Amino acid sequence: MKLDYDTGSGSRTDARPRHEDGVMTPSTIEAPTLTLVSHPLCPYVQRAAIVLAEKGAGFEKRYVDLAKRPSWFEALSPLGKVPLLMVARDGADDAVLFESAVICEYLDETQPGRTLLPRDALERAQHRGWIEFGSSILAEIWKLEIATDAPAYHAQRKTLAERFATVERVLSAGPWFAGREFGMVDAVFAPVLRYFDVFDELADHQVFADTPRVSAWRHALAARPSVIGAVPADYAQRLRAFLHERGAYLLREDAGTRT
Ligand SMILES: N[C@@H](CCC(=O)N[C@@H](CS)C(=O)NCC(=O)O)C(=O)O
Repeated sequence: MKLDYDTGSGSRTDARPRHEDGVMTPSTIEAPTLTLVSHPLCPYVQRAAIVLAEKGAGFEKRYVDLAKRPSWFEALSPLGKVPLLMVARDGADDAVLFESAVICEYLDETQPGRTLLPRDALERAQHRGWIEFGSSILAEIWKLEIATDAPAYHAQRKTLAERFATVERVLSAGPWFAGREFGMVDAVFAPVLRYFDVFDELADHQVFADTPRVSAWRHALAARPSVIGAVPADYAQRLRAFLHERGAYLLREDAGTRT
């Protein structure tokens, strides 16, 4: 996914200060333990931000302009992508993790609190499968965003409706993917479903016309504090600006449904 627009600046989210000899001093609060290298619109970054918030972990966000990548980022990111998670280590350089699924599992394993993946190995493997499925939907959303003509746009609209119909068949009665406890699959689908808050304002796309459970899940996710806090306040404005830049068919008045 290539995001190449303005990024805004970094922010600290309850960054945990370092303690040395049990004493916290101004000189010891400059470096956070965890830094999430981010882009304001990236859904993969959002997954990690949601997991961090669910775990109550303090971290710093450092935004990168993907159109003008700073040299430190080029040096640290093997695939040239966000997110990265920088983990401070005593007496050593920061460790750098890449790939959102890896970052999320590392956070789940190392941060205190309830695990976000099932304890049972078979169920855990199934959830990892649905996490991959969430990534595949992101690829389809990307194609919808960059569609500039009616055939491409309507084909994507249908593909997305089919993908969510598949999700509808495996969803629990709610409120979350697997029932009463928020988990990693929820963290992955929250950014997927967030796109449609903006798309809804633009077109009657009908992607969720036959998926009432997905719709209910979507609304529950949109109200979750960890999900709300995973993007900057101007997220919707930035996404609309991106669609304008790409000449997206979604912005056209006739982008409603067509069978
Ligand atoms: N598989 C990666 C995908 C990350 C990704 O596609 N990030 C995008 C932004 S949302 C990116 O950095 N794109 C820059 C590029 O491809 O040049 C993950 O899960 O972390």
